[in-house]
Amino acid sequence: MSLALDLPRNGQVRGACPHDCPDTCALVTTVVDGVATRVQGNAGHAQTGGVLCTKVSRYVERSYHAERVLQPLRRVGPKGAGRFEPVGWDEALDDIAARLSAIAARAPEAIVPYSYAGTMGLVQGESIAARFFHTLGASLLDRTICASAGAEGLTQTLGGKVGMKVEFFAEARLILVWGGNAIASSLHFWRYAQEAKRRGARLVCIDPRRTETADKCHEHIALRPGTDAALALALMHELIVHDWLDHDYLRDHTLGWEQLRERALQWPPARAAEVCGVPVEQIERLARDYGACRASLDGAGPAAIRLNYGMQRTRGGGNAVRAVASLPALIGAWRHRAGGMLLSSSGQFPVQRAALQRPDLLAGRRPRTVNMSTIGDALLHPGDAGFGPRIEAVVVYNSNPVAVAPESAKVVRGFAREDLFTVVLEQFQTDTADHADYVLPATTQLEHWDIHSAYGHTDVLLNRPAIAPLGQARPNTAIFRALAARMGLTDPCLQDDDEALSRQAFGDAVDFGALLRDGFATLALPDAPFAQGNFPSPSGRCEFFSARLVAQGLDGLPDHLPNHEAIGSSADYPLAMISPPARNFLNSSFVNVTSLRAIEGEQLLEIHPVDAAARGIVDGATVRVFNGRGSYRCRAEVSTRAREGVVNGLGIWWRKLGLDGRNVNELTSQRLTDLGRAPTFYDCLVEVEADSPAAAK
Ligand SMILES: Nc1nc2c(c(=O)[nH]1)N[C@H]1C(S)=C(S)[C@@H](COP(=O)(O)OP(=O)(O)OC[C@H]3O[C@@H](n4cnc5c(=O)[nH]c(N)nc54)[C@H](O)[C@@H]3O)O[C@H]1N2
Ligand SMILES: Nc1nc2c(c(=O)[nH]1)N[C@H]1C(S)=C(S)[C@@H](COP(=O)(O)OP(=O)(O)OC[C@H]3O[C@@H](n4cnc5c(=O)[nH]c(N)nc54)[C@H](O)[C@@H]3O)O[C@H]1N2
Ligand code: SF4
Ligand SMILES: [Mo]
Repeated sequence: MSLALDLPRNGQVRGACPHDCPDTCALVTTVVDGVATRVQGNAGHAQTGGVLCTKVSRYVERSYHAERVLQPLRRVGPKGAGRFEPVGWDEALDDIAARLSAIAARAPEAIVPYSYAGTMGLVQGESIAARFFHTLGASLLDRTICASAGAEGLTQTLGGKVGMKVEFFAEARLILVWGGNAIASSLHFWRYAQEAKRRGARLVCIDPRRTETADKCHEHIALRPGTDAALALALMHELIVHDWLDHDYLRDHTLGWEQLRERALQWPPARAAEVCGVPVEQIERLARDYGACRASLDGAGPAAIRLNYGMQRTRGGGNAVRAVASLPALIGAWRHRAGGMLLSSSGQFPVQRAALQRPDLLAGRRPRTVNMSTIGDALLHPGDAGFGPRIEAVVVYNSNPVAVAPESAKVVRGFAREDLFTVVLEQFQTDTADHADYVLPATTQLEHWDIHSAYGHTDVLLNRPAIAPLGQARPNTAIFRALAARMGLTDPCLQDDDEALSRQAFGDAVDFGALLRDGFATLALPDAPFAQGNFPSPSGRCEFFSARLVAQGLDGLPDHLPNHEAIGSSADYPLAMISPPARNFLNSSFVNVTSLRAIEGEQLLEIHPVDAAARGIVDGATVRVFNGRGSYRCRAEVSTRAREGVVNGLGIWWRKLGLDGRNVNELTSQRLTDLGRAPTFYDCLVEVEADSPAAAK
């Protein structure tokens, strides 16, 4: 109640960008007569620097979008047809509560929550929602869809999701932008890289696609998808044979050097060049540049690696991250605050997850875990044979699985089950919402409280609501509080309000007064955390060799694992397809924002001129992309942004806004990564053909 009183009629309100982006920008929303008129970057927040990306500078357009879902909706047509009628909140909640209670009484694990990072807020993410599902004893969800291979690789090497402070990239002399298109997906890191470039740093981009970031780097290494570990091992090979090593750092702060040395010596550059499909000279040159930065000599200056999640979406993604995360220790790069690497900083935040999510509410029950990356198979599973009960109800929030999960044909078939009860909390009528029994209108970041950690910097941000909820929209928390009450769940923690939850998220570890005053608070962390070792790993060292992996029956050392669907392994499907994000969308968010979709145009497939000519495909033609799992139609862009043998299907479109009501995930598979049980979106063989006139609509 007190929260609503905080809403200004006029003024500026500090907030946080909620989207799944490493930058977690500080926002300032201008409110005039109770209406948000403008969203800007907070100039007082160093990491934001007053600048937002194109997407979120359109936030007012998104929030007041004519297609916002602003009242509860109940399905009237067949599953998936997207036909709904308005219904009152009371009626909707009563019915949902009754349906879920009936299932919970019989088989609570038949209820599955499905959520990801539509908002990265800790409050509108897993707070009351987690408490609610824990109280019921519902299935747990393995939240693997994005980052868990890399997270596991990092954890098994450095000990956690830790790394350099992003601001110090500005002082590096050599920056490897590895597996990420920074200009599109972490603009604020790119500002620091640009600063370094102006000061004379060399920038190298390692990416199969010639991205806009690759264009702006001094060198582009266009390796085949899923071959990063081979490249990293060859770099180690060169560091070893030329003795570009920091022997003191290796002795004092690493574990398993002798074994790793032996492994790396099996990877001369010529072998890696063959696997990666790049010139051997490029590998040798990169090794020389990296070796020149070693810390034990008066070298060229610090070398920094900005690794991103794009390189861990293939079978060997976890091992690849292990290999790359090992590199800085070989040259002692961690000694300098501008040396080392960064994949994710999220492990540096003292988030009080147990206080927020209350796993104790399980009260000794141990529900099964459903992997969100294989939701297609899970929904189609008839139950048991180790699976547990057939899934009877799914509650989706902060995610759009029908568009973003792999192997869409199965995902769609699963969500189309007439006997599945589906509730979707959404801001928009997404492909997933089309498959709901009930769609419940959710507030946007302008309309609710939240608190945020980040994965690309180390500041905590508070988000205050700037405007009252539009229409009948409610925050996720309010919806789960209401459901809990109606289902007779009486633990008082199920009714904690959003301000209380915001305070619980970090407890005493962060000064809430500072957050209320400034909108952000910087964690007190050392500038060069691993200069003296002190890794958060079991040994306190950088673990080249992981005893924990051996205990799981896995290789203790990083290695190159060929893709599930390696180029050349199928005569029918000769092209490798990757599906990286389109610059003006954020996963499948923003696809319905007209001004942003206008920039992207149509669903595009970039194809190299040689591959296009071999198939009679001209620029701008409609093509059919297909493999054994499915097909979709899109527009071909004949371009050297694609390397030969690899096509780039830019994602992630709403299916219903695609050319034939499908998107790129029609082709991706549900096979998982080596570590972390993650999807292998970029490990996917396809064929492309010019669309026959008969097939065209
Ligand atoms: N504009 C925009 N920003 C985003 C997103 C978005 O959809 N749009 N998504 C957000 C999300 S969810 C995430 S997880 C983050 C990080 O998201 P990332 O997945 O890191 O996204 P990108 O920065 O586009 O980087 C992916 C890059 O990896 C390349 N790549 C593909 N396969 C390989 C490979 O095997 N090896 C190497 N070295 N590179 C490969 C692709 O060509 C692409 O350029 O970005 C976030 N930011
Ligand atoms: N082919 C292919 N597939 C991919 C990827 C790829 O690169 N290629 N990338 C993968 C990656 S990295 C990720 S992270 C996943 C992302 O997949 P998702 O996490 O599903 O992300 P979005 O597609 O952005 O969908 C988020 C939804 O949450 C809604 N939302 C936002 N805020 C709120 C809120 O406060 N309350 C409620 N109830 N809803 C809200 C938005 O409207 C949006 O529809 O996709 C994965 N899928
Ligand atoms: S999407 Fe990323 S760059 Fe854009 S405003 Fe949000 S945090 Fe900043
Ligand atoms: Mo992601």
